[in-house]
Amino acid sequence: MAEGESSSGLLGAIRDKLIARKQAWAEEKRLITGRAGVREVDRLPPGQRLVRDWPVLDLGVQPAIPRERFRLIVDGLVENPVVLDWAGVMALPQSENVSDIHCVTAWSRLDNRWGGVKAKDLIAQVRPRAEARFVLFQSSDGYTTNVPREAFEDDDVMLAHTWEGAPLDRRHGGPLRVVIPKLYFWKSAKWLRRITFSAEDKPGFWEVRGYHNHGDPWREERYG
Ligand SMILES: Nc1nc2c(c(=O)[nH]1)N[C@H]1C(S)=C(S)[C@@H](COP(=O)(O)O)O[C@H]1N2
Ligand SMILES: [Mo]
Repeated sequence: MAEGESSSGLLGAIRDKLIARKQAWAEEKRLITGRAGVREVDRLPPGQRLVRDWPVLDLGVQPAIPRERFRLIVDGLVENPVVLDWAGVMALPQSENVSDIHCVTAWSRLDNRWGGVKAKDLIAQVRPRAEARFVLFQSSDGYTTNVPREAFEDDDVMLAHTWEGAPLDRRHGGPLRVVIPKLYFWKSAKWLRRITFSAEDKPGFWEVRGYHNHGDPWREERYG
């Protein structure tokens, strides 16, 4: 037997240990995500890392809004301004959409199944005027954020009251939050209270504090 092949001796002992560890990994299916066939790399914008939990970010208050006291105001440059109570929200067409979350603090969470009202179904109801080029969201905690009208009109934008089949948790903005998958998650207002269409853009809470006005994760528009 040649020297290097000996499984006695120091080298042999180390090699046996390495093999045993790999074998143990294989047995416990270590690193297997159960997501074979999904090319996650292509779904992660620059500088983002995947999380499997769901972090909570807020300004230190998580308002409690019972459904019977819920009101959503949709106003500004629209033909048909509305104030919707909870029944009014539920009377709009109900949809589902699966999308990814990209937070500016660098975590991304894939495949979130949202239930609620598509923004475009609400927009069809209120009929914004041609001059209404911007949208401002106001929330019950005082938070605001702004997007161009086209960003809000996108087919994947939701006013979500359901997440993975269950009512959206208060910590995550329930009873109703915005979800705009193509922009960083700070654009997705939680505890939604008011949607205002205007001719002028009005930077929101983080936008006046150094965040990018638009916030496209694929272009890494983190800071303005
Ligand atoms: N009303 C309100 N909406 C908000 C925020 C907030 O503080 N208040 N934070 C924003 C930010 S910075 C992020 S990353 C997401 C966090 O949503 P989550 O707590 O459900 O993960 O909500 C966004 N919407
Ligand atoms: Mo964020």
